[in-house]
Amino acid sequence: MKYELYYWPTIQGRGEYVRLALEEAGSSYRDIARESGRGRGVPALLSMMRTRRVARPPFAPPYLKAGRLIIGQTANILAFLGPRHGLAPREEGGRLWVHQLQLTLSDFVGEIHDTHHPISPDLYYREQEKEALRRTAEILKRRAPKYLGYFEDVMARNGRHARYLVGARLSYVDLSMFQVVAGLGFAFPRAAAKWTRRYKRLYALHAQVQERPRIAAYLASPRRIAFNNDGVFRQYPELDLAGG
Ligand SMILES: N[C@@H](CCC(=O)N[C@@H](CS)C(=O)NCC(=O)O)C(=O)O
Repeated sequence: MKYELYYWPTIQGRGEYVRLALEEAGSSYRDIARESGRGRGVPALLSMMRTRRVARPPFAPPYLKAGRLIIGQTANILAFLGPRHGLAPREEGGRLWVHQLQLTLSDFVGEIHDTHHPISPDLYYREQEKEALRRTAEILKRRAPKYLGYFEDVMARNGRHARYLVGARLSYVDLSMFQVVAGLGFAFPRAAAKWTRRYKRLYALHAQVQERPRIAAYLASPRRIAFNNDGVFRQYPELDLAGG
């Protein structure tokens, strides 16, 4: 099946979790908002959410068009792709566990987004900088270590398969974890330097994922958008310093 991904064209954002899964699967997909012409680009992305012709419109990007299905919510898209492309366990318990971890990672990503937009995503960072400093201090001191410690422990409990979060094979949540670790390193290099030593399994996972042939090829390609200060992970040195 040829997929159509709809996501903002200039950022990795939440679309990146879907891109990584599609790339690892070797799927053929189009990143519609990054193309130009009729039925493409940002107008196409917006129109699918607004048109009365779509009975089940997504609230926000990313969303994926797969045949007649239009699927929104990052974790939901991954729950759809995972079993189809060998990126999730076959049995129900394992599938639910990967989905649960992905939802927990989505919560973490939401909190990371709050570091620079604690009041509203519709205001500029500079309009909420004071609150951002306070929120980031909390997140870097308590929330990020709580999430990272949880995921490190999940890997440890995976026993002899502790190379992955779930079971003996890579799943889509490993790819998402890779992206979160990479993003934290971009946004908070100071804080992340400490985390590298403390969460050894997560950092080993990150190193391992970036060397997988399809992921390495993707990361080196123009399809991978570089981190920048419009995405979820943003580099504001004053926020990194707020972590103490
Ligand atoms: N929970 C959703 C969040 C989607 C979301 O927040 N999308 C952002 C871009 S990363 C957006 O464009 N939001 C528009 C809005 O919230 O108004 C998911 O994980 O997909």
